[in-house]
Amino acid sequence: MKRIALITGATAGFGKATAELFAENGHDIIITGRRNDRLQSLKKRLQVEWGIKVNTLCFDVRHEAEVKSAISGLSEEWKNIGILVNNAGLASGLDPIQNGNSEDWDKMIDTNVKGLLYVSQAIIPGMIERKSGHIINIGSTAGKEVYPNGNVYCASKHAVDAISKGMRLDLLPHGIKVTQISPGAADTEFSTVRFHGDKAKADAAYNGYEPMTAEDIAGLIYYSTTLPRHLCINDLVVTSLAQANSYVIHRT
Ligand code: NDP
Ligand code: 8X3
Repeated sequence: MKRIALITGATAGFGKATAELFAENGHDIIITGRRNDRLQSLKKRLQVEWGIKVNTLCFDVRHEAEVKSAISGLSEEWKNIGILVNNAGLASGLDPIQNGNSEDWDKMIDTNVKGLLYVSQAIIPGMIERKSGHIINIGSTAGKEVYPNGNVYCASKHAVDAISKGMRLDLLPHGIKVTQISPGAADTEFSTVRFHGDKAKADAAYNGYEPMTAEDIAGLIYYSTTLPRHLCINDLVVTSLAQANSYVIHRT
C-alpha cells in the first residue's frame, strides 16, 4: 500500500520537486508552506497529472499553535502519514557574526530548528501508534562543517544533524526510520531568500560550476523511501561534482 507523504516547504525548490516525484509514484500527499496560491496550483496540477489525492496545509512552521491545529485538524484518513519530509527551511543573510542581524538569526533558528521540531512532534505520535513511519530531515553540508559567514545558518543545520541522531535513537524501539539528507549547493530559491531578494548575488552563488538541482535531491529523498523495511539510510551527504565540502567549490 502506498503511504501518505507530508512534505513541508512544498511551494518551491526541493519540497516542490519531492511532492512532484511522490505524486508521480502514486502516493497521496500533503503539501505545506506559507504561499497558499502556490499550494493550490500545485495541488490542481498533480491531481490532474497523476490521479492522486493532494491535501494542502497552509501554515508557518515557526508558529507552534498553527502547526498543531493544522495537523490535528486532518481527517482520520489523512492522519495516516507514513512519510514526513521535514524540508521547510532557509538561510537569511551571509554576514560575519559581528554584523549579523538578529531578525535573520531568529528566522533561521525558528524555522530550521524549532519548526522542524513542532511538525515532527505533531506527527510522531501517530507513527508510534502505527509502529511504522519514515522521517526524512533535510540537513545540509552546512550541518557538517561551518563556513565563513555561515555562522548561524550552519548552527541551525548542525542542530538538525543532532536532532536527526536524537530522533533515530528515541524512535528506534518504535520501528520508525530517520534519515537525514545533507545536500551541498543546489540551485533553488534558497540563495534569493538568503540574499533578501538580491537576484545578482543569488545567481553569483552558482557561477563557474554546475550546482545540483531540486530534482537531484527529490530523487534521493524518494529513493530513501523505497528501500526494504529492514534498511534505513541514516545520513546521506551529497554534493555536485564541483563541491568537496561545505566551503570548497571548484569554480572555473
Ligand atoms: P527554497 O527557498 O526553494 O524552498 C524553501 C521552502 O521552505 C519553500 O517552500 C518555503 O515555502 C518553505 N518555508 C520557508 N520558511 C517557511 C516557514 N516559516 N514556514 C513554512 N514553510 C517555510 O529552498 P530549498 O528548496 O533549497 O530549501 C529546502 C531545504 O533544503 C531548506 O531546509 C534548506 O536549508 C535546505 N538546503 C538547501 C540547499 C540549497 O543549496 N538549496 C542545500 C542544503 C540544504 P513558503 O515560502 O511558501 O513558506
Ligand atoms: C545550503 C547550501 O552551501 O549555502 O545548505 O550551505 S550552503
